[in-house]
Amino acid sequence: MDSNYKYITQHHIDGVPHLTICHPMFSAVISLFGGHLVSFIPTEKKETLWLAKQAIRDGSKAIRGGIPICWPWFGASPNWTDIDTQHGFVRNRQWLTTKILEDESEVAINLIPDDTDWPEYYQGINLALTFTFSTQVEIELTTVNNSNKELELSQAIHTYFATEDIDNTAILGLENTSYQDKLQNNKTVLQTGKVFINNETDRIYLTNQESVVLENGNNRMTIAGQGHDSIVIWNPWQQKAKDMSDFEDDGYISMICVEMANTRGLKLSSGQAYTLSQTF
Ligand code: TA6
Repeated sequence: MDSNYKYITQHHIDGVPHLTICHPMFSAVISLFGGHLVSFIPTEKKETLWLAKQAIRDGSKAIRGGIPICWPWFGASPNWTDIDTQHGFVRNRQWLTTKILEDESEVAINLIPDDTDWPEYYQGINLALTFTFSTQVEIELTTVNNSNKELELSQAIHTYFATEDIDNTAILGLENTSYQDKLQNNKTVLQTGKVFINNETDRIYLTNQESVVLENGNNRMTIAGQGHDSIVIWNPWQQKAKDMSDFEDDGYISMICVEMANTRGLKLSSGQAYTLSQTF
C-alpha cells in the first residue's frame, strides 16, 4: 500500500501488518491477518467492538474478538475439504488491500485474501471484503463463483460487540422468531420477548429481517444487514470463557456476538456473485 494516504497508516503489531485509520469522523484498526476489523470508534463515542485482552495477534490463530470473517463455511468444516477448522479458513490467511478511497466524508477499503493454498473445491471462487467507514461501518463480503460448478457456501460476519454490562444488554427485534438452539442439539425454539443473556447462549435465528437493535445500557444501536438468511447470537458465559485461553474469564460480561450469516444451504451457480453485509 503506498504511504501517501491522509487518514491511513500501515504498521505492524506482533509482526502482522495492520491498517490504522484516523479520520475526523471515526478511528479504526484492521489486521491484514484475516481481513479482521479489531476496532471501530465513531468520534466522541465509545469503542464499538470487543477484543480479548489475550487475543493472539501474531497470525498463529484467528483473532479473538473484532469481526472474524467466517468463509467459505460457518461452523464445522464440510466433508469435501481436508481443512479441519471451524468457520472456514480465510480468517487464518493474510489479506491484501486492493483499493482505497478516502475523503472527508468516508473511507472505503477493499481487501482480498491470499488464495494460494485453497482446497480444490474452492479453486475459481473469488472473495472480496469492503469496509466503508463514516459515523458507521458497513462490511460487505462478496463471493463470485468463477468456477464451472455450483458452489455450496455458508458464511458469517461474526461481530463481537462491546457491551457495558451483559446484565444490561438485550437484543430487540427477534420477538416471535424461531431459532435453532445449538445448546439443545439444534432444537427449534420460538423467541418470546427481548433476547437477554443470562447463561451460555448460542442461537441461529432463522430470519433474513433487515435489522435488530442492540440495547446496551441506555444506548441503542441498530445492527442491519443484507443477504443473510440467519442472525447468530452468541455469548460463551462463564465456563466457556474460562475454557478459552484467548478469552479472559470475565470477558463474557462485556461482549455479545451478533452475526449476519448464511447457514441454510446457500448455493451459487457458476458465474453468480453474492454479497453478505452488516452495518452498524
Ligand atoms: O457464532 C457462534 C459460534 O459458532 C459458537 O458456536 C462459538 O464456537 C463461536 O462461534 C466462536 O467460534 P471460534 O471458532 O471463533 O472459537
